[in-house]
Amino acid sequence: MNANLFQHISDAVSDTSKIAIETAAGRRYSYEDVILESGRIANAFAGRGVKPGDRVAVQVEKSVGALILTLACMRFGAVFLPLNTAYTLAEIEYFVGDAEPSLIVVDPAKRDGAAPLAERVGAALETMDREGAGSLGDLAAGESHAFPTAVVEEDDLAAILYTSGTTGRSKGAMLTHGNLVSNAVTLRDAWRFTSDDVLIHALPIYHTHGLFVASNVAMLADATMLFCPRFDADEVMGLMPRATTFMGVPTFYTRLLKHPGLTVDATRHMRLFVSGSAPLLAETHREFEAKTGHTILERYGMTETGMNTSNPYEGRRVAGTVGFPLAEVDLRIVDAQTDTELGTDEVGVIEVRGPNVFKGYWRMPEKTAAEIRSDGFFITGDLGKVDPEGYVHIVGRGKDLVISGGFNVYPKEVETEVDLVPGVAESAVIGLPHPDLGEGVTAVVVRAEGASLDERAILDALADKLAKFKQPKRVIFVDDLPRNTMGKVQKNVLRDENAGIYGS
Ligand code: MLC
Ligand code: AMP
Repeated sequence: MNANLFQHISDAVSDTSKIAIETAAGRRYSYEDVILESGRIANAFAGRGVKPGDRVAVQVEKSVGALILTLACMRFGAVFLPLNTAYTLAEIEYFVGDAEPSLIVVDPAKRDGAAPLAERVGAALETMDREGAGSLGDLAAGESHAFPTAVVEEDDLAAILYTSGTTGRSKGAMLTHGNLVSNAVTLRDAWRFTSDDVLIHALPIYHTHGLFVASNVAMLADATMLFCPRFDADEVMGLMPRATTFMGVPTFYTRLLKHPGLTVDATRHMRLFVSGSAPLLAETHREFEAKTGHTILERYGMTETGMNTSNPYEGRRVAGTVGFPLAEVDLRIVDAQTDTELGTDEVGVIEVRGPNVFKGYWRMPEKTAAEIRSDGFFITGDLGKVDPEGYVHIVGRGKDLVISGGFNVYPKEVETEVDLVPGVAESAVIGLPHPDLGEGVTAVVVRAEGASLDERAILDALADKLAKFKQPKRVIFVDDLPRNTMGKVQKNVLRDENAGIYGS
């Protein structure tokens, strides 16, 4: 059987006239529309010289066209490489140089900036705007919709998603068709998705959550998606009477809780709310239940693994836990010092194994070998424990990482840029509790002797270097950074001293 994700999605369609996607503006696309357009785009790829196995790098705004572009990549047998729309040109340059795509698709406004990058790697360059229109669509319009879906093996690459590293350089996580299909099928079944479902889709589609969880689960269930260009609490509340399911990062829930329309009545038609990508505060969980009568289902995953654990659909969803390992996922807790497996309630590093675990990092065999053990377990870098009932708790991170509004920010990357600003002697970047974003990226800076720079000067210097979500929300100036006897900066001290700066 063809392991292609696209094949699985098209096989799941029971009635091609069924609405696959409806935009917030009311435009409706049947499964047939989606399938035919993916064929035209796949033919356009061939016309632009793309070959199966080539990378197609995409930095475009969310639209139905953008989702169809993803499907076209799968169908063609190309490797889809999505890029956060917030990334600056300086950031994109690295990804393009590393992945060497043969086609780059960008928003028309970014075309001129991307042209030299495309030329450097010999890639074709096309555009797609926020309506899904542009030069790629123009090319596709002249093509046939008939395209034979590429026959692939489970182990063949479907996508590369870049994740920043704790030591600087971003790593391209290689995900196979088998990874994506197995995880989405497991989630569809675990969360009881069927063709009766209507999912409010307000997540971006360049990351695992919006792309491989929300979209793939809905399409493999033959369900309908209500596609919002971005999360907007008013819009989501307006769609709720017609929807059955919703997926979001914790910030979506804290923002919904502030909405006066969130009531038992307004959510009566819903059957499931899922949260993930960052810790959901137990308080948010309880407040949501009190206001709506719905218990949010929290799950835990990563770019490299897709989803690993989930609270049960039936049974107790426990606030502050991420539930049980999913079917097909083995999970263990390991002592970081001794590498021995720990028992119930003992805290260590979470390791996972299963068909969801990625194939390795693109062109980084040493990093792959350092993170995937010879017995197939992937070392997540998250600290956790399993309680006597089997619920997994995430209690912290072994990796230096900040999660802001569901986006990962690696302090090292921000510190490197801050340290380059003239007048900075050194810096430490930390995450501090933030009522909206969960954690707020915060830079603690020591000025160079005689320097008088202020917060504005630092933020201005970072503007073209780092995506907006990575930029510090606040800069705190200190005379010295606290260090331990080994000379290592004590970030926990900085976090404790500044914990309240964003209020509660
Ligand atoms: C936007 N900004 C952010 C930000 N998002 N800053 C920090 N953290 C973020 N997450 C910037 C904006 O550029 C803007 O800058 C300012 O902050 C305020 O903007 P906003 O209007 O409040 O932001 P908004 O556009 O509403 O975006 C917030 C958000 C969005 C939470 C809706 O970030 C979002 O959709 N997050 C979801 C992330 C996600 O999908 N993660 C899944 C990763 S997969 P200014 O100064 O111009 O105003 C994964 C695996 C797994 O982790 O387990 O799922
Ligand atoms: P990413 O690299 O963007 O895929 O982010 C993955 C990381 O997000 C994980 O390693 C965890 O640290 C974090 N994460 C995802 N889901 C949860 C959750 N439900 N609770 C706590 N942390 C989570």
